[in-house]
Amino acid sequence: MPYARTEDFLATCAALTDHALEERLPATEEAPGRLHEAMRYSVLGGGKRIRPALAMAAACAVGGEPEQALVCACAVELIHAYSLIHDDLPAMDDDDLRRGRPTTHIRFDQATAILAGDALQALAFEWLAGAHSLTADTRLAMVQKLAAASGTGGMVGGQAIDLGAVGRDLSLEQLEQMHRRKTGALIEASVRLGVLSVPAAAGGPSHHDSLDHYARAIGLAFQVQDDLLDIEGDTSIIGKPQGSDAARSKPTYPALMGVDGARAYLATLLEQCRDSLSGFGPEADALRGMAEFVVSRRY
Ligand code: GRG
Repeated sequence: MPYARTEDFLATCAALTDHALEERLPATEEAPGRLHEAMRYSVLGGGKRIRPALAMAAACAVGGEPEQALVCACAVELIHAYSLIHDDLPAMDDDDLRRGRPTTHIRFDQATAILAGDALQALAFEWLAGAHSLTADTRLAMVQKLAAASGTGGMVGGQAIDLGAVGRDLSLEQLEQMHRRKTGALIEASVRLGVLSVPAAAGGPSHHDSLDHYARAIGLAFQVQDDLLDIEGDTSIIGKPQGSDAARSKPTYPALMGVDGARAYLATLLEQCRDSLSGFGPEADALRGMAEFVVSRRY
């Protein structure tokens, strides 16, 4: 990896993604200006850009360059931003703070927040379908994968299970199924779209299976660390109220396994990420670094 540290890789990916998003999102000067302002506020207001970096790292792992994955990096980030806007609404998690700033419905209003989320979701697919530097087959495969990861078999279905589980006991297996859909599916799609971005991707199907295994493990690891941060994090660093899972009686990994159990599980998932990349050389170092980052992040 030509990057000395994962933080440098992440910063490069974030800068590329931010620049492209800034340029491509509809301008506030264009009507309907308030809707566009809300879309830009939600997408451009910070965020670690983990999913774009994973797409770019996956492209590198199969012999490509980060820039090749730029359009899918932007598309997954739009889906992510839409999910956060809707998740923060009063009908869902009813949060006032996100990324250290007022949530979209607080800064604007609920109707504008709902529409901004809807428009961002549609725009993600418009950008993928219109990425003419890729073949039509590749674009179709990307649209299909991202749609599946976003819909009832993925994020939206996981969110429905999550909302239905508040105040109820879930088994560890049920919790895992919920997170595989709610947050894991979009992370898995980010990796897969990154691979699809490289036309002559190196390695055969077994390489691609290994990357799917990596994506599943890092998707769960992301959630376990998110649950731990809700207990151990600092509101001013994590950018949202600490302790909100417990306050809402949400089922979490630490609630089911204890904090030490959740930490041990996190270490196992990191090991799974490393093992799944054992057949790769230095070209997968960015993916290795991203796994380390996800399990040790403080925000
Ligand atoms: C409302 C359709 C719909 C779906 C919501 C993913 C999701 C489903 C809701 C997000 C709620 C949440 C906070 C889940 C915990 C994991 C998570 C997605 C955290 C935020 O992701 P980061 O840490 O955020 O990548 P940044 O701000 O860095 O982009």
